[in-house]
Amino acid sequence: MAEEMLKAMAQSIVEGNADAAANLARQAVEAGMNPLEAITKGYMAGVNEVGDSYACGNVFLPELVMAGEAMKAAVAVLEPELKKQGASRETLGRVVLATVEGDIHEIGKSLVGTMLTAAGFEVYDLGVNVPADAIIAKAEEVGANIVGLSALLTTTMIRQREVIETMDRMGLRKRTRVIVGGAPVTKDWAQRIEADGYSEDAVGAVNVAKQLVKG
Ligand code: B12
Repeated sequence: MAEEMLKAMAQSIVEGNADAAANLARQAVEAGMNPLEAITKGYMAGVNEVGDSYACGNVFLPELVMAGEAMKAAVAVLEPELKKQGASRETLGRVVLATVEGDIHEIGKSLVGTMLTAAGFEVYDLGVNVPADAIIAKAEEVGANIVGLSALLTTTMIRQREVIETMDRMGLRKRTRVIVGGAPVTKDWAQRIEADGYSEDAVGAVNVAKQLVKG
C-alpha cells in the first residue's frame, strides 16, 4: 500500500499533475505516512526522473515547469505536517536562507527552510534570485548564526562564493557561518569556496546547522 502510494506520488510529478500530487499528499497525511518519507521516497523520485529526461532532451521546459508546480503543490500540503514536528521547541538559532542571484529554483531551498523551522531554528527565507548584498544585509539585521545558500544551476553556484568572499571581507564569518547546497553543489565545491557546511539534502542541512550552532 505504502509502496504503491510512493509510486503514484512519483508518477504525479512525472505527469506534472498538481491536483493528483496534492491529493496523494492529503491521503498520505490521513494515512499517517511520514511526510518527509513521502517527499524523499515518493515525489523526489519523480522529480529526479523528470530532471534526467530533461537533461537527455526527452522532455522540454513545459514539462519541467509542470513537474515543479506539482512538486510545490505536494510540498504545500505536507509542509504544515513537517512544521508540527518542531512546533514547541525553543529557538536553536537564526538562519537567513536564499536561492542565489540568477536562480529561481525554490523548492529545495524552501524544503530546507521548513525542516530547519521544524527542528527549532528561526528561519528568514528571502526567496529566490536574491543578490549577495541583500542576503548579507538581512544576516546583519537579524544577527544570523547561519546563512544558507541554495543554487541549482552550475552557472549560479559561483554566487555562493561571491557571498562568502564578501562576508569574509566584511569580517562577518566568525559570527555568521555559511552553509551551501543545491543539486549541482558538492562537498568538494563547498570546501573550495570555504563554506562552513554542506549537505545534499534537507535532513542533512538540519544536522549541519545544529553542529555549527553548537560551536
Ligand atoms: C523543477 C525544476 C525547475 C523549475 C523550478 C520551479 C520552482 N518553483 O522551483 C523551473 C521550470 C522554473 C526550472 C527552470 C530552469 N531550470 Co530547472 N530544474 C527543475 C528540476 C526538475 C527539479 C528541481 C527541484 O525542485 N528539485 C526538488 C528539490 C526538493 O530538490 P533540490 O532543489 O535539489 O533541493 C534539495 C538539495 O539539493 C538540498 N538543498 C537545496 N538547497 C539547499 C541549500 C542549503 C543551504 C543546503 C544545505 C541544502 C540544500 O536539499 C534539498 C531538499 O532535500 C531540476 C532537476 C533536478 N534533478 O534537480 C532541474 C534543473 C536544476 N534545472 C535545470 C535548468 C537547465 C533550468 C533552466 C535553465 C531551464 C531553461 N532552459 O530555462 C531554468 C533556469 C531558470 C533560473 N534562472 O533559475 C538543470 C540545471 C543544469 C545545470 N547543470 O545547471 C536541471 C538540473 C535539469 C537538468 N537535468 O538539466 N527548473
